[in-house]
Formats: sequence, structure tokens, C-alpha cells
Amino acid sequence: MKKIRTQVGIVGAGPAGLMLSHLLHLQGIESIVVENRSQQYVQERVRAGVLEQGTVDLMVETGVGERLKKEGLVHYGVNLRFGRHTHRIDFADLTGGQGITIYAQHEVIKDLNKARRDAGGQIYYEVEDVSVHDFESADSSVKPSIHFRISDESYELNCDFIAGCDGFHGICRPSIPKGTLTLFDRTYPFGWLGILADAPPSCDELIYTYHERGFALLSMRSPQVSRLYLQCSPDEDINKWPDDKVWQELHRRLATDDGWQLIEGPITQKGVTGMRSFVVEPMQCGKLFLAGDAAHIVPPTGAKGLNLALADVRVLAHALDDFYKSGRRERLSQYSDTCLRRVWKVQRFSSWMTTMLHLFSADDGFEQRRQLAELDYVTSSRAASQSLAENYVGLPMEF
Ligand code: FAS
Ligand code: PHB
Repeated sequence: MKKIRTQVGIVGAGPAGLMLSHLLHLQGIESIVVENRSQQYVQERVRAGVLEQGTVDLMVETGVGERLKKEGLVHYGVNLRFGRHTHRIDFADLTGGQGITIYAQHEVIKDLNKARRDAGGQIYYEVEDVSVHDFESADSSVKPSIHFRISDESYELNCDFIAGCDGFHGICRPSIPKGTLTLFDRTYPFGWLGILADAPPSCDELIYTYHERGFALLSMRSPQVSRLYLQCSPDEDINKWPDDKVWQELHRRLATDDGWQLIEGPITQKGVTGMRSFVVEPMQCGKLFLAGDAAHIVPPTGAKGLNLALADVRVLAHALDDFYKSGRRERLSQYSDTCLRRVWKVQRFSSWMTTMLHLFSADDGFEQRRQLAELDYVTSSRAASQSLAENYVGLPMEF
């Protein structure tokens, strides 16, 4: 085995892994990232698109926000549509001027990759057979390691700490001894059929729609590209959704009485994602720290997945900085508790948005009337719309 060494070994080059490596670099802490996919695959994967104010500030403050500032679409509000009427939630008024920025996750990944590359950062792509070892022991002389293979060469990466940023289907969480973790898992009886379309967005802000045929969301990626979602069954067969059927259903669910029109265009990407709420406690075991989707999944209705992943690594980078600068381990030992406070608040908001806006089939009408009453309350009470607004733009960071 070829032996290499670093201070922090990071598994996964998604937003969590790359941002952590970037923050550690700015603090003078070495790291190596290992990723089992190619750089191109990771940089083209279609996922999130909404950045909280705090995420935008983090990218700008750490020097990777230039393109985001130029190309990101800043929104100071969001729309809730039900009963063929649209109600705007004014973020700027309700949160003292805060907003969100539409900037695709894969663009964030490109910016972070460039910053790592320009700084001489080490990222091993297309690695195989990744495994993590010797992280449980509290004995500081026992060094954890990450083993992996690149074609027929085997590597042993020795480090002080391992960051498990390898997503929900990664190897880090399952490597933690059974019984030391508690898993909280909820799956929803529906999914999202999402499309990318070369169509100018039909509204300059997002539209979350409650409809008796199911939820619909109008989002965007740029002034030329729309991103739209439809509630569907969790195992929906995408082949049963030719483009014209997708547009027909979107027209139905997004229809209003004020003459608003949905603009169509060529569909360039189509996919179905399941909906789940998942949290693992604790988010650390010895010298292994889980961050992002490796530790928690939120339904996308609150647009929080990416933002929560970056919030985790901010806490971890802060704690590692404290350790390497002063030898203090308190922040490291409190990492999980600090993150979980935010994780459960974001879970609460994301599942609330999901249950308020989606159709639950087994319903005698009670649920629908309760949901419509909730939407009516949220859009007519300043207190209720302020709660939605402050959660949507992002709760203050705690370290
Ligand atoms: P990621 O999953 O992004 O990254 C983990 C990385 O680890 C990946 O690059 C993976 O290839 C790598 N990896 C996995 N196993 C490995 C191994 N054994 N060895 C080495 N590397 C390994 N959020 C929203 O807010 N809005 C959305 O519209 C939205 N859409 C989504 C659609 C999908 C299909 C998915 C899965 C998620 C979506 N999310 C969305 C949530 C998403 O944004 C995640 O929260 C975000 O990607 C989390 O980032 P990471 O924790 O870095 O995990
Ligand atoms: C997106 O633009 O992809 C998006 C926006 C809002 C969400 C989820 C996804 O809640």
C-alpha cells in the first residue's frame, strides 16, 4: 500500500467535502479529498438551486463568491399559490432585508473545485474500494486512515481526523459500529418529478403550489432556464411522462384566474427523486465526523439540503481550527450537538413545508381543508409569514 499522510482526510467531493477542504485550507490546515466519481460527473450532477443568505455570505467571505455574485439571481420573496391565487411572502420586509440566491449546486461545486485546484489542493477522483479505519479509539496516538484504490494501486491515507462527507449512500456512516448510532427515518408517500427546460422562467420568483392534483413548484436556474417539479408517486416511471404530458400537468396545477401564463420550452433533463426525512445521532464517532447528507436528509420542499451540508462543515472547520491552534477539543466533542440543534430545526421547517403543500392520498377531505386553512393563515398572518420567511432565508449560524 502506498502510504500518504494529511491532517484531515475527507471522503466525498460534494458541496460538504469541497467546502470543508476549502475552509481548512484558509485556516492553514491540510486535507485530502477522495471521491469515487469523476470530476466531470460531480460537476454536472443536477441537484439543489437555492442558497440561503448565510451560504452566499460564506462563499463571498471565503473568496469563492465572484461568479455567484455575477450570475446568481437574488430573490427577496417567494410565492405560495392555492385556489388559483398567488400570495407573496416578502422576505425583505419580514427578515430585515434578507433574501435567497438562485445558483445551481453544480456551479457551487465548480467554484470550489477551481479554488482547491488554484490553491494546489489534493482531490483524488474516481477512487475505488474506499474504507475507513481506526477512528473509534479516543487514544490520540491511534491514527485513523482511509484506504482506497486507483486502478491497481492501493493507498493508505493516514490522518488525524476523517470527515465523512460521502452523502446518504456513502460508506462512512455504515462504518460506524452498530448500536452507537440512533437513526430517525421518515419516508413520504410521494416523490418529485423534476425537469430542466430551456424556457425563460414564467415568474421572477419561485412559486410553491398547492393543488388538488398534487404539489407543483416553479423554480429556475437562469433567465433562460426553468426548473419545475411535480408531485408524483415515489416510484413513478419516468417513461410514462412524455414531455407534452409534463407540460399539460404543470399547466393544470399552476393555473390561476389572473391570466398568468406558464412558458414552455424544450425539456433538457427529467428525473424523479424520493422524499425522506432522515437524521443520525450522534454525527460523530471518535475521530470520524459526519457532515451533510451522510448524517441527514431533508425533503427538498424547504430548499435546505445544500445549505445544511455547508452549515455542518462550517461548525467542523471552526472546531478543527480550535484544536490545531490551541489543542482544545471542546468544540470537536460538541460538534454533533451543535449541528443537531440546527438539523432538527431545519427538519421541522422542511417537513412542515412538505405536509402543508403536498396531497396525501388517504384523506377524507379533512387534511385538504386543514392544509388550505394553514395556507390561508400563513399568507394572512404577519407572524406566520415571518416564521416561514426567517426559516427560508436561513436561521442564524451557531458554532
Ligand atoms: P453529496 O451527496 O452531494 O456528495 C457526496 C459525495 O460523496 C458525492 O460526490 C459522492 O459521489 C461521493 N461518494 C459517495 N460514496 C463515496 C465513497 N464510497 N467513496 C468516495 N466518495 C463517495 N436539495 C435542495 O435544496 N434542492 C433540490 O432540488 C435538491 N435536489 C436534490 C436531488 C437529488 C437527486 C438529491 C440526491 C439531493 C437533492 N438535494 C436538493 C439535496 C442536495 O442538495 C444535498 O443536500 C447535497 O448534495 C448534500 O451535499 P453533500 O453532503 O456534500 O452530499
Ligand atoms: C430548485 O430550484 O431546484 C429548488 C427550489 C426550491 C426547492 C427545491 C428545489 O424547495
